[in-house]
Amino acid sequence: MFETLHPSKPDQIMALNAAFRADPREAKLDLGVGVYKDEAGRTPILRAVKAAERRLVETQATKAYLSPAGDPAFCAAMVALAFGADAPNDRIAAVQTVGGTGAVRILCDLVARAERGATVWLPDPTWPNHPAIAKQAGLGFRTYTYFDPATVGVAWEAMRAALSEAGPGDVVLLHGCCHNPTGADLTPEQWREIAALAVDRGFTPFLDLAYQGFGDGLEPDATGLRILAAAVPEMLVALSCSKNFALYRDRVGCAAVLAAAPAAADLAGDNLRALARVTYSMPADHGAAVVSTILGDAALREDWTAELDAMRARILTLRTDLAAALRERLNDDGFDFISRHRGMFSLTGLSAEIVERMRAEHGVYLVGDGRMNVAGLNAAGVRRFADALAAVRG
Ligand code: PLP
Ligand code: TYF
Repeated sequence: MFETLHPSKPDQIMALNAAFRADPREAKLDLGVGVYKDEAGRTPILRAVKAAERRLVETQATKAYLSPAGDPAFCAAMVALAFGADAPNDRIAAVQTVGGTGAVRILCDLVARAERGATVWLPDPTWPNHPAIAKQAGLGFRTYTYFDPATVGVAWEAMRAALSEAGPGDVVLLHGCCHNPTGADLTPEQWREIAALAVDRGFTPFLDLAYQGFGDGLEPDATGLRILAAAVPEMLVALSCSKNFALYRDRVGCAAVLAAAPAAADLAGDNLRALARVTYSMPADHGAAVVSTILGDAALREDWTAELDAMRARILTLRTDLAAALRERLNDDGFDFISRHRGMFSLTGLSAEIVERMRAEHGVYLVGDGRMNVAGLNAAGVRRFADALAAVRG
């Protein structure tokens, strides 16, 4: 039967990661996949995570099954982290998921159950898994213009015009902060306008918040989510602990639904649990147990926050250092936008040809669309990048 299968399109970002690892050159620089690296080029396990893991080894009394919703303490802590202290908890249902990706998928599955034929509006550009997941879940998708290469910022007028066409039954996916791949984020004023549009037009916002704490801080990065949650009757939220807890391979995330009324939230929670059950029965416990241990303990939480603050501060320093290095090396202030962007990524505007020459001639790896992972740099990497770009630009 398998000979009837078609080969699948490789994941461009993961393929680039494999090519980087296979590159025998000593002097190479990985600015591809979205993984935070420290000055030594490592992606360390956070202190708070190690401490929580030690505590779990000592105190965890059973590995008996939990439930399709995962760990309720984890879900409650994640909802509080994202929605804040004023979360309308009686209207929210949440389940633990297999990373932020699992949250996006199960929420798309929920939309498909609730509204057969629903259309998901995706930003153009967006994370390549978004359209792939929507399609796999049986949803149609459309795109809205998000990015203006001329200003290297959000194409606000075009975005607003496109979303004015979305209506009831439509789902509009928005990156909560640290937009992937562009690095260009919405202002609080723009979030308020989107909230008003959602109420006016009747579409349902779907917030993908995969980088809370990597932009301007845990609280500021939830601004858009909280503005929407205070205004709209219904909303979908995908959360990830991959970056902010550096738990990438442990696959920790959370899917939350804000419903119009408590009874609808119960129904959404029931359906999320049913979807989890038919997909994998229940999520793996360990990573979520680590997160709920950290968030539930004042000292561990403080240490984690300090580690997250340090990662964010380092990315911001790399951004200003790289913009300064490019200004000096190229005698061109055309890359100053890098210091205005937020999160791990910036869409640089470098052409596919330049990106390819950076890789082939200098061992500097960017994604083909010109996205760079700023969090993959260090002081030497900033110099290397500036030198490589100066060389290929001639
Ligand atoms: N959403 C966006 C926009 C992402 O960039 C990512 C990847 O990091 C995710 C969701 C989900 O990541 P994960 O499944 O590793 O938690
Ligand atoms: O965009 C990135 O680099 C991260 C990591 O299939 C990632 O979001 C990339 C591709 C993928 C899963 C995660």
